Amino acid sequence: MAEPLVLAEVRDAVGIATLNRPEARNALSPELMELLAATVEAWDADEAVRCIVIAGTDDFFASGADVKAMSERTFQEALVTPTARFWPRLAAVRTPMIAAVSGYALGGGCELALLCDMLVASETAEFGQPEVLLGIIPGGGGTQRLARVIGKQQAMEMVLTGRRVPGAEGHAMGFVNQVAKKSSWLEEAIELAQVVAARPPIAARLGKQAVLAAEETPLTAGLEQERRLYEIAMATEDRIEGMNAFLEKRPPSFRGR
Ligand code: CO8
Repeated sequence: MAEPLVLAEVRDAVGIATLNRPEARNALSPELMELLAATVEAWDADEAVRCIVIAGTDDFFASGADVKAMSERTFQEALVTPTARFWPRLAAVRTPMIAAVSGYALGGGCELALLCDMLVASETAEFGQPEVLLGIIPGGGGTQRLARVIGKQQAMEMVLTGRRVPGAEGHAMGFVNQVAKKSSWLEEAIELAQVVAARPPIAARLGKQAVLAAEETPLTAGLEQERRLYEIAMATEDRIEGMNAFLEKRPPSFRGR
């Protein structure tokens, strides 16, 4: 039997989704994207999973949309391309998500990594939006997320030239949180996920929602949204536990309530 296109494993409270289509360098076919979206959505609904890592292999995270399938698609078919619907599904996941990138993250692969909330890159990682070389532009959020994270000038360079950016440069630009050793990129990403997973889960989700609001809203509306999310956090049992534990000088025990 063929191996699944996404390997799913839960380690402690961390869901690890490993893209598994090596023969096409993890090109993001509709079948792979469907399984990835279904996997992370299931974890998002599972209280036991408190952080998610999306990873590739040592040599490639993902080579982007499936160029073979795209090359055969007519304009009319492109208007209803099935892959388009997976991006909002992934973006709607409330559980914090970390991309663990080693080797290439190109086109849709780079966009998938940017969609995650944090990004750990191996020292071998290379990010790029090479769509312009194929006569198209990024379609999985790359132009918008890059411009928001690294600014217009840098985003323009990546989108208009297709130049590949090494992980260390991505770190200097601000879209890579952490550059990891070639031998330990996945472990370092999982370690970061475990730190998030140990935090009170409602506060972690509210924090994610509040930071993401900054990408969508003007400052006054964003501050208002933050205020409402803060009030929700104040209503949780975990905040009572967190504050009592601090005052009693003991480690907290969060229950996600
Ligand atoms: N799609 C399909 N097949 C691919 C892809 C891909 N993106 N990338 C690699 N493959 C296949 C190759 O065709 C080859 O297959 P075969 O063995 O049958 O010939 C196999 O994988 C191995 O490829 P290479 O021999 O090229 O392997 P290398 O290790 O030498 O190079 C690279 C790996 C650097 C990843 C290289 O293959 C490459 O440059 N690939 C294309 C990268 C690219 O252009 N990506 C952008 C695609 S466009 C896009 O992502 C738009 C996103 C829009 C999303 C929103 C939709 C609504």
